[in-house]
Amino acid sequence: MADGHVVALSGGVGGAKLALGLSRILPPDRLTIVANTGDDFTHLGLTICPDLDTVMYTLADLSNKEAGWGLAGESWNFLDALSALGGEDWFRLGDRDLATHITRTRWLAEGRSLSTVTGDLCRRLGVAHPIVPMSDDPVPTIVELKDGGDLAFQHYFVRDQCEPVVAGFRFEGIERAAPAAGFADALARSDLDCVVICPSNPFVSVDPVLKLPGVQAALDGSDAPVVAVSPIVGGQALKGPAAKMMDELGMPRDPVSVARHYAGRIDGLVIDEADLDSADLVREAGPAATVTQTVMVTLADREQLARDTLAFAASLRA
Ligand code: FO1
Repeated sequence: MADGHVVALSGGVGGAKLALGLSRILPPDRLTIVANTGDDFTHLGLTICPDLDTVMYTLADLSNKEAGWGLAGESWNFLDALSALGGEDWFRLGDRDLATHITRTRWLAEGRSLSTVTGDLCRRLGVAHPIVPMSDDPVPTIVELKDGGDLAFQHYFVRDQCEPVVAGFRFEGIERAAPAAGFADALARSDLDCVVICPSNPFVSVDPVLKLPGVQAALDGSDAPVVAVSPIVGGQALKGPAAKMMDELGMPRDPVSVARHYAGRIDGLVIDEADLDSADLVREAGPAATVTQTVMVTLADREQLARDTLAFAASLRA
């Protein structure tokens, strides 16, 4: 494995799993984890950053491993009391998790950037690896529905349980947003080894990051390979609505669709053994392809996929 710097783009639960695997095999000075902030929203007056929190809690080993989000050992007294008052309880905020949202909201109100707030939270939670938001500017994902309506991301994802039929997505304010300094600086490093796109939802977790002004140009201008891990395995998304979205967008539920979606933006795609038969079709769609186990059940699986992904990137750089 080369000794340069790795940038990992992560969103959602699947992304955090591989981010953890990478953090277990790379020291803090060789890894920058960039989290999607398109899922962020203001709820009950609090600034909620789900993908930042999921990856931060996961690296701090504090996360609720069953749900993939929120904290382990959570209690729900606040939510029960809120519900009794008729408050919005569809977005489940645990008592311990609430401390993170209240602290982030207060620090942002004091004028700290989201990057600074994230760094301060990580320090307090004992996370050594740098986690940065994709941008310090808000870029909320709007889900455009087939019936013509729009939904804020969390209303689509949690309140409406991903049931509405999607027609597309937009990222509000992205034209005016800038990559966070920690993200842009990592891409500009002369020792950048590779960029890993974790197995996150391509449409709502990865596209917001890649479509930020300047990001694609930085990737195109670098000889560091961009390697994505397919979030679709055997026709299914292991977590979340990626496969349902592909159905609704008219794409087959397979890694070839992922390769086509990322066409021109990735050098390699890591696919699961269940999709071995798709490897040549992926290659015809553009990127190099490697086949390995991408389903991460154990910690060892997370570490092994991280090693396999970095080895694949190294083979592309050679
Ligand atoms: N996801 C849910 O499906 N239901 C919830 O009630 C929920 C609450 C929640 C609270 C804090 C947080 O950081 C994440 C939370 N998530 C919940 C996950 C969130 O919707 C993320 O956007 C998804 O993980 C997709 O990235």
